[in-house]
Amino acid sequence: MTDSPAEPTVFERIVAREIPARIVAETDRVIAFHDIAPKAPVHVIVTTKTADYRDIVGLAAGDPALLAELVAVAQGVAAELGDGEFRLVFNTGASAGQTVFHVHAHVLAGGLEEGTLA
Ligand code: D5M
Repeated sequence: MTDSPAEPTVFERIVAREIPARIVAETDRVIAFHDIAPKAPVHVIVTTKTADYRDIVGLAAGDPALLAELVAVAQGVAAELGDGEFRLVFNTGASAGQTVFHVHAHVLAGGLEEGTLA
């Protein structure tokens, strides 16, 4: 079962290399790139290549192994770009601040100000 939106999201277009991004890590099923509007010294988006899931709830239910892979990529990014410690934020729903409805995590690291949330 999928819950992807009809129109391609900006992240789907990054996965398809239709628009540029500063990619920092990639596996067969996951891609990570710098956020266009960073809220922390390290602010990287980690997302799935499939557009089948709009948020973490759908991904956790539909493909928990892919969620685990996404978390592993996030940890690798935090280790490569920082000291390995990080905050992982999954905005879930418009009223929670989600603007791109293609499941993704914000990796925030590198010295966070109190209250820094993506
Ligand atoms: O997070 C969506 C995030 O995606 C937000 O922090 C901006 C980022 N964004 C939007 N467009 C781009 C491009 N083209 N490259 C990199 N980052 C981008 P949300 O949790 O949905 O609010």
